[in-house]
Amino acid sequence: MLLCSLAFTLMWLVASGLDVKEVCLGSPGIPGAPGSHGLPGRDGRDGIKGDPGPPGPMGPPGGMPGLPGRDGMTGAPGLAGERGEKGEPGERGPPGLSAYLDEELQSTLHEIRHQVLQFMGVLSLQGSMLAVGEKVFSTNGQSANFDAIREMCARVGGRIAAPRSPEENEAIASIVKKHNTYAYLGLTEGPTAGDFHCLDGAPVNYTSWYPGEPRGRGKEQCVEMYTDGQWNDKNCLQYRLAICEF
Ligand code: MAN
Ligand code: CA
Repeated sequence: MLLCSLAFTLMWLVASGLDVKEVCLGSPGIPGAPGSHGLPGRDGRDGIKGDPGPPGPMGPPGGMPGLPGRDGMTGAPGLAGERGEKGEPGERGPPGLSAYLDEELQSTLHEIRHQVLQFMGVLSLQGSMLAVGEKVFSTNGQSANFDAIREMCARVGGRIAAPRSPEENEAIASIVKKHNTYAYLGLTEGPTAGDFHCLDGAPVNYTSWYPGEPRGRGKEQCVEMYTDGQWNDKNCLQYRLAICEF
């Protein structure tokens, strides 16, 4: 055995004929300096195709026109068409129950009658409606010219109030008194001066002219009601209480 540390001892058996020797290896030396760069390698294979480039600048004028573009987006829907003609009547339905035997119908009618009475009671107590016979008179307390009152009443499903009897005239007069504001009535002068009629063209059978009226002689085509319930023909552009009938 030679003098070697055990860690680096390697038994190297060299067989040369019958001769066997024991060899001892030293510790590794410090690494040498890096070698110089090698020669450039060969070109790699072609890469994948790149993205298309940005559009080029516009060409000189006078070029050929391009192909037509694609269709645009769908436009907004058009206006509704005109109402079609009325169709043929349908087939006759099965025979119905007579109304007074139809329990469901009767209970619905009962309920509606009850609700209408409730509403009329509340509105009457609040002084916002005045029922006379078949008619109901009402005002919102606003004043406006004749055309504006007509529109106001039509918008809520009524007409400008027009008294057809002393009772109706009294009812309207009570509203005029309460608001202390003259009201326009639903009457206008026709082509003949002094000839007043209802807005639907019907003649007036009842009148309550103030003595000496109408004397506008075609220059006052509307009718106002004074606080005592009497009428005066008047131009249509004054501000008067809006009273409607339903
Ligand atoms: C004013 C107007 C007329 C009315 C007379 C009555 O001139 O209101 O409509 O006839 O007064 O004096
Ligand atoms: Ca007058």
